[in-house]
Amino acid sequence: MTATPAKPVLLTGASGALGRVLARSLAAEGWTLRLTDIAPFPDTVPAGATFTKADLNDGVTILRLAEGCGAIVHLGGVSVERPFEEVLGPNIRGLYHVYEAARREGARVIFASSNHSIGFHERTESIGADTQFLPDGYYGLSKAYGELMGRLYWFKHGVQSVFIRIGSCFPEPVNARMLATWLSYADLSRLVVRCVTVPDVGCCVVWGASKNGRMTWWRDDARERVGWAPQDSADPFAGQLAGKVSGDPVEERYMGGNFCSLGYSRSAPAPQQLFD
Ligand code: NAI
Ligand code: 15L
Repeated sequence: MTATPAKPVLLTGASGALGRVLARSLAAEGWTLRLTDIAPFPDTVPAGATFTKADLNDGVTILRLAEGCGAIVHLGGVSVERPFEEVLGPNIRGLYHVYEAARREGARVIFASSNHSIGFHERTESIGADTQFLPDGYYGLSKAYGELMGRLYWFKHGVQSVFIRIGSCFPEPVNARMLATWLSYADLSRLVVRCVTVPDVGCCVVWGASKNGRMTWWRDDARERVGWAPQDSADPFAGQLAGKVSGDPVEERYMGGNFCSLGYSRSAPAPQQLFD
């Protein structure tokens, strides 16, 4: 058990896959949680937590939910590639509501960003956290926007943020790509605990991947500042997953995998350099 935050923590997207994991693990740390989602919370609300059904588009309710909170762990929104109009409300306007609430409360934001903000980087690269965004769809674009929103609120208002650029956070890795991108639930939980409780994080990026030594695409992030190191690894799954590839050249070329090939309409492969 680590330090318990002095103020309540607001967790958006609480009814989703990762929200349920974090609701359970953070409540087990003895934290006071305010859970929220547009969908009902499917589990028993843990001790020390309350649940409020709310739409991220409803800025007044988000402000009210954040009152008195010291941190907002922001997981809510569209979590896969969808048409622009579907992404717009939850991921763009909703994110603005979260940051306005954080500014008003002097709260820190832990934002569930995604590898899809950089999805069109090639798998042959090794990229640092300050690499350029190359989103692989409207969803990934909304995550890049979220990180940029956080930078705006840091420089203009001093709102602290950690952007966790999550790879693939599932119970187990299920294909060859996840030998690089997999993040265990336990590593995610430990990372969020650090992001909330470390005294000063400023505004920084942490790659959300476990200790996947066999395939490593991502480097140079703020994990030391946050005081986190992953403990789990996809490596033991390599034997069973190494051959589990799609056969789609676009999907296998880029880090974002099948999000890159969704709706892809180029007739010739893209050049390796952005401006070629
Ligand atoms: P999920 O789709 O299971 O959960 C997202 C939750 O947001 C859902 O419960 C949904 O009801 C809620 N939501 C959607 N629109 C809303 C609205 N307008 N107002 C309020 N709540 C709304 O996704 P998951 O897997 O739990 O991911 C959590 C976060 O982490 C998401 O932001 C996702 O983009 C991000 N992420 C997840 C990864 C993963 O491997 N699971 C990888 C990279 C990023
Ligand atoms: C994500 O951002 C999605 O939320 C998740 O469902 C997975 O598709 C993950 O990325 C991934 O890239 O595996």
